[in-house]
This record gives sequence, structure tokens and C-alpha cells, in this order.
Amino acid sequence: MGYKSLARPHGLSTASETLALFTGLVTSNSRRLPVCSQCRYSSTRGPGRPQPKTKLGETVYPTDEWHNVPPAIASSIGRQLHIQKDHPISITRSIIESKFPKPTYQHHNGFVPVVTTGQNFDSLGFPPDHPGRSKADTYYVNASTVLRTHTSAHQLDAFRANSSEGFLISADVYRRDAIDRTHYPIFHQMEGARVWDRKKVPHGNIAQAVWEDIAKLPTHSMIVEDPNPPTHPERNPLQHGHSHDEAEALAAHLKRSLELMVVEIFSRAKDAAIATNPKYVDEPLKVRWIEAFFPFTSPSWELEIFWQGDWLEVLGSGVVKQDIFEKAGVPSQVGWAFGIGLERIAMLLFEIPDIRLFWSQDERFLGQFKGMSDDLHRLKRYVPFSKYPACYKDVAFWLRSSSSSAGGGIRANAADFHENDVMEIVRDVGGDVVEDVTKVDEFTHPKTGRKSLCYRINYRSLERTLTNEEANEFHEKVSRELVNKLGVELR
Ligand code: FA5
Ligand code: MG
Repeated sequence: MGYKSLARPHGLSTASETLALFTGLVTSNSRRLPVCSQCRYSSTRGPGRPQPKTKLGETVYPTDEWHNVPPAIASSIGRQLHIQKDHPISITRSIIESKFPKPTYQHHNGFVPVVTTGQNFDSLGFPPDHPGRSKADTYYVNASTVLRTHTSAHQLDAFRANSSEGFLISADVYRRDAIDRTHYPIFHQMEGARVWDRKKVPHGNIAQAVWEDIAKLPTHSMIVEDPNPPTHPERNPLQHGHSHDEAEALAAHLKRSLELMVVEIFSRAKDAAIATNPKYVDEPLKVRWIEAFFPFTSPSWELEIFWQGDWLEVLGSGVVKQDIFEKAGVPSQVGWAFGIGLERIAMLLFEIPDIRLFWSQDERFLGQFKGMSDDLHRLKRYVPFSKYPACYKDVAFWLRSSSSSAGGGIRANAADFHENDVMEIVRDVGGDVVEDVTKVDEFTHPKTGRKSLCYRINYRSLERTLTNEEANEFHEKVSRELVNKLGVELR
């Protein structure tokens, strides 16, 4: 969802957003609909007509014009790869959990993915016009209910429960996103947090208490690039009410805790590589902290790991905004939080080359991890069973000019076109047979002002060789759906 790249600084949440947190029914200004928040009947629906509904997992939810959960996503709810025995996502979760042990950290793995917009956005101070709230980025069940886009949706509730100094929440999250080998519309995150209470630490000295806890953590010898100061007035501001010493101590505890987790993952990855290939030669590990922005932390950072020739972002983190502790009824607490992508870590750990593999039910994939949940010290790298040929096909189309009147459905004129709509159509038609989708051309006609786009789709099954006829069939259907659903004109 690019919370960092799309996000921008904002003020504290308004009274109506705070209310939304409790009711889960108030929607932001930009999304205000003619919907009665009591009965949830839209004025566009006549009286007596049945309210449309959808079943997700075991629960039936009312839907409205915000509903955009496609069947392929709805039917994957409940797979819960993060708790499936011997699944690499679940193994990865267990290893990370071992570095954040009980009772300091409580571990939660069963939170339901359907949450309110209050939980997913308002509670975290997302401004009403934040792009992450758009239907282009988020799966809406109805105007006030979404499939969580991140595990941070449970932060405020966990702080309110206040049942331990720290917690880990692992769960499936959902985003309308790009298609490539490190992005998938369903993935798994782990949220982590650690708090200290001003009223409980000696003399209220948070910085000292945190430094004492840092001294209890092991050290490590991994080389970490971290060129920036803990806070920066414009790029990474200190929060009002926090001293520089406090922010520095919290940053140091957060970073050491997460670095120790990375060291653990890589030492296991190395053992797994040697178990698979005794002649394996280790490559030097490169990690770096970079400054980031999230509406719910300040200062904030992302951690990147150099992997297969490129920097791969694995987590976002920061010092929790005091506003959240206040809303949670624990204003004397301060702390840090992080959100990590479990697929990305599992890909590093087992050298799994494509994120789609995690959804495979093929024994040639799943069979390779048998028994590992019970013995986390006996990991082996994934051995690709085959690489089937790629089949590239291009589709080029004109968007409607902004002035042309649009009919029903999503209509792609230049102003409201969103690339994620293309991604979803491709995904709906091709499913996991699509490896990636990239934009290869874009131009605007100098006379008519119309915009043309060209996307290249790579059809490649993980499990078998596709025939050219099959790929053509997928591609023709994609082209038809682009016309039907987006109203584009094929070139
Ligand atoms: C977040 O989701 C924040 N909630 C993280 C956070 C938590 C920040 C607590 C501060 C405090 P972001 O959108 O960057 O941030 O996603 C976090 C991680 O999820 C990424 O670093 C990446 O590892 C993973 N991720 C994001 N999008 C995808 C995707 N489409 N497929 C697989 N993994 C993804
Ligand atoms: Mg990010």
C-alpha cells in the first residue's frame, strides 16, 4: 500500500475520527455516502429490497456500493498459512517469535481479518484523504468494513488490553497491489510492540529504564548501515512530549531487537543452505535502516536487506504516536512498534524465489518442509522442482479522455484510472498463472490528448508448462475484461 511513499504528515485525528474508532461506522469525508449508519440502508436502494450480503469465513456481512472483494480473495480467507503446521510462513513466524519470548511478549495468531475502517485507519491517525483508504488500494466489505491492510489495525486494541509489556500479532493482510514475485494481494504480517510505563519505571526515567533493558539484550556483529540521527526536525520528528534521550533509547531498543531477529534468521538460513549444499559459501550480509513515514509512529524507520542484487524492504517501524496510547486509555505508556512482512523473510530464509509458491498445495513444494515445525534447528533450503517457460504477452489500450461521459462500473478515463484495477483483472482471469505485470509503454497522443498504456503480462505456471493456446486464452479474456470493466479501447 506504500504507506511510506504515499503518506504525508497530518494533524491529529478529528473528533469524528475518534468517534469512528468506537463505532466503526463513521466514514471519512471523502467517502461520505448516502448510507444510514443505523440500519445501513443506502438511499439508492428502495425500501423492501433485500440488503445484499456476503459470507466471509463463518460470518455474513452486509455489503454496499463499496464492496470490492473478488471471489478469489474471499475464498482464500481462512487459509491462515501463518499457523499451518510445516508451512514456511508458519516456521518463519515461530523463529521470529523465539526472539521475542513470553512473558514479555504475548503472541496472538488468531485475529479475524475483517476489521472496521476505524481500526484499520482512524485509530492510527490516517487522515481522511489518505490514499491507502481508496478502493483502488483496499478491499472493502462495505463502507465501514475492510479486509485489514496491515496488522497495525489491532495495535490500539492491544494497547488498550494492556496485558503485557509487549506483543506480537501475526495475521493475514490484504491489499490491492502490483503483481510481481515479491508482491501478492494476500500476505502475512507480524506486528510487534514493546511499551514502558512512566508511572512504573524508577523516577519516571524512561530513557534510563530502556537503556537498562538494552543492556540485557545480547550484542551482535552484523554490519548495519544506519547513517541518520535518531530524530530529524523535518524528516523524522521527535514527538511533542518526548525528550530526545527517550526517543534515542526507544530507537536503540527497537533496532537492536530487530537486528537480533535478522541475525537469527540469517544464521538459520546459512545452516539451511549448508544442510542442502555442504559446499555452500556464505555471502556477506548487508542491512540498512532508512528513514520512513507512518501516520502512527514518529520517528519511523524501514529496514532493508540486500538480497539477490537489490535492496528488499522487510519491515516498517517507529516510536508509537502518543495519541494512540491516549486513545487506548494508557497515556503514561511510551513504546515502539514494527510491522514485518513474513513472506519476504521466509523468501530469504528458504530462498523461495516467488511469493506465489506460498499458496501452492503441490506436494513438491509443501513436502519439502515436512517436520520442520517440530524441529526448527533442522531447516533446509527450498529446492525448486522446476522452472517452466515464461510466456510474455502485451496488451495496449487507450484510456477514455477525461471529458467522455462514463457509464456504470469502473470506467478508466485518464483522471480516475488506477493501475491496481488492471492488476486485479489480470489476477481474476489468470490467478497464480501470472508471474508479473509491468507497464512497458505510456504516451499521450499530441493531437487528441488521449493516453495510451501498454502492459506486458508474463504467464508462467509454477506447476506445469502452459501451452501457447492456454496463454492466448487467458490473454484474450484479460483484454475483453479490460474493455468490459474499465471501458478502455484496445489498440
Ligand atoms: C505497514 O504495513 C505498517 N503497518 C508497518 C508498521 C507497523 C510501521 C508498526 C510502524 C509501526 P508497509 O506497508 O511498509 O507498512 O508494510 C510492511 C511490510 O509488509 C513491508 O516492509 C513488506 O515486508 C511487507 N509487504 C508490504 N506489501 C506487501 C505485498 N504486497 N506482498 C508481500 N509483502 C508485502
Ligand atoms: Mg513500506
